[in-house]
Amino acid sequence: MNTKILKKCLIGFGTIACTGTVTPFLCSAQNSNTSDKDFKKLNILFIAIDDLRPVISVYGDKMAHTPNFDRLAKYGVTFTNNYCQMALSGPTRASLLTGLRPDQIGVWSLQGNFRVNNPSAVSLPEILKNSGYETVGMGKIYHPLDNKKYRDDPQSWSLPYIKTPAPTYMIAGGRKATECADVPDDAYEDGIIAKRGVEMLKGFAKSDKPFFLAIGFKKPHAPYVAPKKYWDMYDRDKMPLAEYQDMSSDPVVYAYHPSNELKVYSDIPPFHSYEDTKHMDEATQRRVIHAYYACVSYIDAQIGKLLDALEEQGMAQNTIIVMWSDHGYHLGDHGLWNKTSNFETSTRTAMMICAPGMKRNVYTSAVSEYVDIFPTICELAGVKAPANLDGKSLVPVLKNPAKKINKYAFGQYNRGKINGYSCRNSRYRLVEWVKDFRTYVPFEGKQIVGVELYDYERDPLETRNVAKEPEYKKIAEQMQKDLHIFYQEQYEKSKLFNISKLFPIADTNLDDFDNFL
Ligand SMILES: [Ca+2]
Repeated sequence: MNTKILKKCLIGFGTIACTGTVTPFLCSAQNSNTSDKDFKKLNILFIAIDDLRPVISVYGDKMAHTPNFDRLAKYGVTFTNNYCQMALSGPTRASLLTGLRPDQIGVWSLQGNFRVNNPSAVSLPEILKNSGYETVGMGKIYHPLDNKKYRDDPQSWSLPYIKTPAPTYMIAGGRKATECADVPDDAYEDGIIAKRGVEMLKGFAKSDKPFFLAIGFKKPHAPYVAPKKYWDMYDRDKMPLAEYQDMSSDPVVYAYHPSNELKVYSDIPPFHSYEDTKHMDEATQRRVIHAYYACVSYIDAQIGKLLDALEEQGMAQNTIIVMWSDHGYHLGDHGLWNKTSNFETSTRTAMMICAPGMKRNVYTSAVSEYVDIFPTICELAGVKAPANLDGKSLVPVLKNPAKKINKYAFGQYNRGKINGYSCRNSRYRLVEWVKDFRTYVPFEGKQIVGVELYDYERDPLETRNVAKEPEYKKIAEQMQKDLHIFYQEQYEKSKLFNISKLFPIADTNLDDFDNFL
């Protein structure tokens, strides 16, 4: 089947009816009847999920009803210590998709565009496209506002980006944070995305070209709307509230925020500061958490449809599946909602990588970060990765889950001109808050305005900032030293990209968050 016919089949919404002589999709390395000339690269199903923290039963959440995430976990390796680079859609997605940290691509907000700010960056789908893959995206892959001019980043895709419009709400009544409507899955956009994804998989099954299919689900991002049947899976009275809803001891105030994203909804009590948010009434907290879990189960069901299609089409054995959530999420912990922080719940994510020939149905506690995905997929796909990527291939971990390849996952989040840089190892996280500094300029120690250190073995809820406690002095010093080495490495690397000329620190374009609390 030639590419022209395939495109015709794949583009038409709901009308995939390929005709003519087609080659059944059976040519994998595992197929003993496959001749060399039929050898086909592995397909890649790339599933992005918006604002999902790992409230998934295989991650140990006893409340979650997520049978399909659990099913996916059986295909491959579940990463329990994976972290995003920056807990906001635009930066984390741009970073993951270029394999470069936010400071290297000049993307720290929803508006940044790596094509403009670092034209030498290459996206993961783009390099796969240039290596012979059919690449197509739907739903939320890049953050839409990333690309006002270059919406959907056409350079990434060999087929036109697939649009899946749908109303946000089923029930009239304004802009609410939660909605429980007795409607089918495809009343909302994620159901439509899953349906289109299944159609694409069926179309690709008839192709002789390997595919990279990127499917970006939009829930559990606010507003938390999901069909009623997913709400019915939970008893609201039993939904646990965040156990610790306060600042840590010896707090660094820059670490907190007033949850601005939640307060835009009409069914959330008005609040104007961190202190207001912290005291949000229990009934509202419970309703939001219930709705969030319902959204997660809704997405779980959509993933089940994709897995069904992969199995039905005989592609499960020659398709790499990478499932990732763009960042974590606060559900009242620390008195915070949404994301945009350096805390554990905001930065720790769900990630599963399933690949033929690699380990199946196992967990790894190896520390990993999202810049690792790019080189991992390149290695699995047999595609040469660009030079100067920030991450490391996780293939050694996929072969041996006990293997450790990263000492730290590095992250960042800023409050106006103050940047919080974080390094997280298997036990501790250190966050250093630095004024007028980004890693593409030389670091001067006098700019430090606050340090946090958390010991997750003793204090998983980050109730104590132990940075100044004598018992932790050596650990804090060592981690700060390591963080400063990281700054220097990033600075040296940034010289290749000239980001500092685009964003001079003196004219910082950072938003003014002076009243962020
Ligand atoms: Ca997001």
